[in-house]
Amino acid sequence: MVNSFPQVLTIAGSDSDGSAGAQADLHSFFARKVYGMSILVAAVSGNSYGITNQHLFPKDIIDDQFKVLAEDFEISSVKTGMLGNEEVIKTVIDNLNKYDFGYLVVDPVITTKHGAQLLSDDAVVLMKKELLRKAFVATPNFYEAQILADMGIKSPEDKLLAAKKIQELGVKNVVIKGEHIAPIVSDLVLFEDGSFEYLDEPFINTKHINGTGDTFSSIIVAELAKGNSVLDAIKTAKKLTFLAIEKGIDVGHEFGPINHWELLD
Ligand code: PXL
Repeated sequence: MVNSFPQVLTIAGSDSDGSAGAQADLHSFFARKVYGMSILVAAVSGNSYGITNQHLFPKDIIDDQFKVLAEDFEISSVKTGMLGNEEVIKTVIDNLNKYDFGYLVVDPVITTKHGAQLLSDDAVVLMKKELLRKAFVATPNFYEAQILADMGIKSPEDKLLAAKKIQELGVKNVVIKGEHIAPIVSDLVLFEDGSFEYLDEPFINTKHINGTGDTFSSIIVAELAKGNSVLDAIKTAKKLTFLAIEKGIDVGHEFGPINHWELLD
C-alpha cells in the first residue's frame, strides 16, 4: 500500500560521526517506526572530540531536495535542526511556505554543547521573525531560550516568562529543555492554551550526550506523525531520550553518542 506509512522529514546538517544532526534524526525516526527523509543543508566534520569544519550547501541543492520530496511523498511532520546562516534559513523558510509538510518542530540549534556555532547571529533574527511563527513545537535548550527570549533565566519564574516570550513569536507549544546539571533535568512545556507542565528525569553523569536535543525533537516529530497528541509526543520524547542517555553505549573516545536502540518499543 503506497503512502500508508507515516512519513517524516528532517531539514538539518550532516554530522560525520553519526551522533548528532541528520544522522541522529534518522536513527530516531527509524527506531520510532516512521519513514524518515532528510534535506541536508550543511555538512560538518565532527567526532567525539568536537567539530573541526563545516560547509553550508548552496540554495539550488536545498531547493531541489524540497521539490523532489514534495512531488513524491506525503510528509506529515517535519523538523529543522542546524540551519547555518541567513541565506540557508531564508531558503528553508521560502520552501516551507511553498510546501505543506504538516506539523513543524523547530529545534533552534544555535551552538553545540561544546561551543561550536551552528547558526550565525543574523540568522537568529530571521529564525525569530519568520521561522518560529510557523512552528507547532519549538524545543530550545536553556541557552537558546535565553537568546530567543532576549532575557536571562535565573529562576523558574524567569523560565516561564521566557517560554511565554517565545510563544509570542508565534510558536504554539514551547519546550525549554533543562540544563544538564544534578540532580534533576527539568523541562518546561508551555502549551498552546497557556497551561504549562514540568517534565523531570534524573541527571545522569556521563560524557555521552551528543545529539540529545536532535533526538528529543525527532521523537516528537515521529510521535506526532503517528497521530499522538502533543503532550504524549513530548512525554515520550523526554522518557526515551533519558533512557538513551542512561543506557549509554561506548563509542568514540570523548563526548559520545546516546543509545538510539533504547528508542525501540
Ligand atoms: O546537536 C546539535 C547538532 C546539530 N546538527 C549538527 C551537529 C550538531 C552537534 O554537533 O553537528 C550537524
